[in-house]
Amino acid sequence: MSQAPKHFSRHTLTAALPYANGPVHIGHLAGVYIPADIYARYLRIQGKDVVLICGSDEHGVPVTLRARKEGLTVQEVVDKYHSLIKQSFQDFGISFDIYHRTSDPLHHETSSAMFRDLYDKGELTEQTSLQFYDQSAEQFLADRYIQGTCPSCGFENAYGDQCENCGTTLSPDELINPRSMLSGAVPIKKETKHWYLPLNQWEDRLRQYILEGHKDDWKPNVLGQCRSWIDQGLQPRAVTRDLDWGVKVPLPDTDGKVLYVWFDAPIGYISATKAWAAETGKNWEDYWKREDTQLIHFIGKDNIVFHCIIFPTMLMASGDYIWADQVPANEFLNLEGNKISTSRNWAVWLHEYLQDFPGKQDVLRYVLAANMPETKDNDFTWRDFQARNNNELVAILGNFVNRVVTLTHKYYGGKVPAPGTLTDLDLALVADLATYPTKISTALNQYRFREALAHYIDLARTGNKYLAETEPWKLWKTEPERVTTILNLGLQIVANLALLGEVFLPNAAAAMFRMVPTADIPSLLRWNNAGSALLVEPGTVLGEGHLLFEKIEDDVIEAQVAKLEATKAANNAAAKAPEAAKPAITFDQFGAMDIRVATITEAVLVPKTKKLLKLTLRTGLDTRTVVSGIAEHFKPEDIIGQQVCLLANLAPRELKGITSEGMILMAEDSDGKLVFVRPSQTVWDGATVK
Ligand code: B3M
Ligand code: ZN
Repeated sequence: MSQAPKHFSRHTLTAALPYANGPVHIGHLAGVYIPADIYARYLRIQGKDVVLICGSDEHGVPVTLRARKEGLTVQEVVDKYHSLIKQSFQDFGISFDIYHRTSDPLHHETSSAMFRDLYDKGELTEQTSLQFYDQSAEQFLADRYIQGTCPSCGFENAYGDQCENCGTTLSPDELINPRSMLSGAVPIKKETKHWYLPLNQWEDRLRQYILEGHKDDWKPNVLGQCRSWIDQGLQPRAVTRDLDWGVKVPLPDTDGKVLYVWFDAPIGYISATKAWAAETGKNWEDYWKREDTQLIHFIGKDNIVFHCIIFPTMLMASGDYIWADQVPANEFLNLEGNKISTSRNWAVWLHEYLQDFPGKQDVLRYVLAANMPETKDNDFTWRDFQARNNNELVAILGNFVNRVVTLTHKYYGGKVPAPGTLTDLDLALVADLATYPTKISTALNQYRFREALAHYIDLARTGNKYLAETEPWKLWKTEPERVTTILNLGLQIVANLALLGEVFLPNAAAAMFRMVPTADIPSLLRWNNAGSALLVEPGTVLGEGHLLFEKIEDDVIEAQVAKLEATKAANNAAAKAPEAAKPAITFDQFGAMDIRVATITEAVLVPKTKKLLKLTLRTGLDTRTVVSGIAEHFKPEDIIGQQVCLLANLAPRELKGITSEGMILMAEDSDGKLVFVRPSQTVWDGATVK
């Protein structure tokens, strides 16, 4: 990525709008909100014109499904989680200029107007197609209302829009054995009309914008995803859905149709900017329509296509908007080696963390920034949390600040001493101090937050080393005039740690500023003052010294680990509980299934997959191909010659370009391993199971 930032007059920073379908956890914070917050603070401290935008994403199937699960109305659910999420962000010092919500009338107005604008300009196409429909629930099954087997990895609970197991973006038609999330029923197909954004028409423009225009300054993970989307050929993308929760389609005769959540949500950034501008007397258009404004989207990797391809296309088609200049998307944070999961309660929830660690927001901010999944998925462990707190925040930063301030109280009644003549060692320290702001800003300009934070803690380490080398507590008796210089320089480092810490650790920074107040804090609080050894005037009266951080003991960490162990145990128990009984069927429905005994004659792994085997079966009726998601359970050579039971009249399905004709009956053992269901002794191929 390029070194020097381009020059912009103002900066519009957006942080992905979290779905209001649950509380926020450490993965959200590490992936999106901490980087967004650090970057916004970093720009503000340079005196830049910046707005940091966020809000709750209150539409879409994730929130309506959550409402069903909790037995609440959708409005109740979004109200509940909107306040909870907003509070968590506030508690952790995430410095949004506005935290808006997409159920706000201003957002409905703004997103309808954008749809209408694109429609009027002829930028949307209209198409009637067959879509899955649940007859008993009388509802179309958009996105997450439908589940089935993932065609890429064989995961059985993939959603109609995405497989959470392998991350592939899907459309409902690609699912194998689709079923309704509302009733469990096999859906029928029914005709319906929708509006599409013809991404295919924008392919050249997108190629230029991303693959040419940003080839040197976007992160490789972001460019890689964009390239693979564009190279596969872009398809028109439906921007409406048959649902009753969302922004109504602003066209006649469209009852029961709303804008697709991924159409309206990014427009939420614009609505939020409008709301903020109205409150602060700004002009929102300056932040979205001027070439000298830099637009940056902070997101997780699963949102890349929406922010780099679909939203920019909407903005291009509408005309006079700027497009993202940077999309520093992060990878995922895992928890103790496992993927964070809301449904399996495998997470550290921010509101629960604060109950267990009151006042320790900066510790979590620090640990998450230090482990930020910038280039690859990363792991959060409670042991690492403890080690970073005890060995870095307590032993390096807190210890240094406390020692300097306490010694100044002891020797000079808390008044900052004037320095004497500087020795070579002092001069080297002053020169070293001056290098930190550039080291930190070089890293931040490239969105390398971990590296920036490492430089920051290094400054405190440098301070500790200086104290250890000069030993002012010994010199106080022998050479008291040297001590004035040492403590003066020590306090200059504390003031710098406060100033630079404003970006990473806002609570600790405020506490350091209380200990080492300056005559004029607002004018001091500027990045270009950082690195100076003249930040604190001699004679300034210090506040009381205290420890910024406290040691976290083993038993506290063990309690957190035990809490996760309990979650794991509960999940395992739930996994082995039998599935709920299904509704009764008629004898005729049973009789309609043609189940046959067949023999596997060939088995090979489907190329470029991990889970799929291509099986050839001798069914007595014919020889046919079945693709089965069992490759992780069986070696091909072990199953050739084995008899199995086949649901032979299941409608054929395309899987990775292979037509699969039927399904093999399986059961799962208590460890989750699949086993074949078959006759207790060999019978003739083609025997009917009845
Ligand atoms: N709510 C998806 C997510 O939380 C979505 C982001 C919207 S940003 C415009 O992953
Ligand atoms: Zn998958």
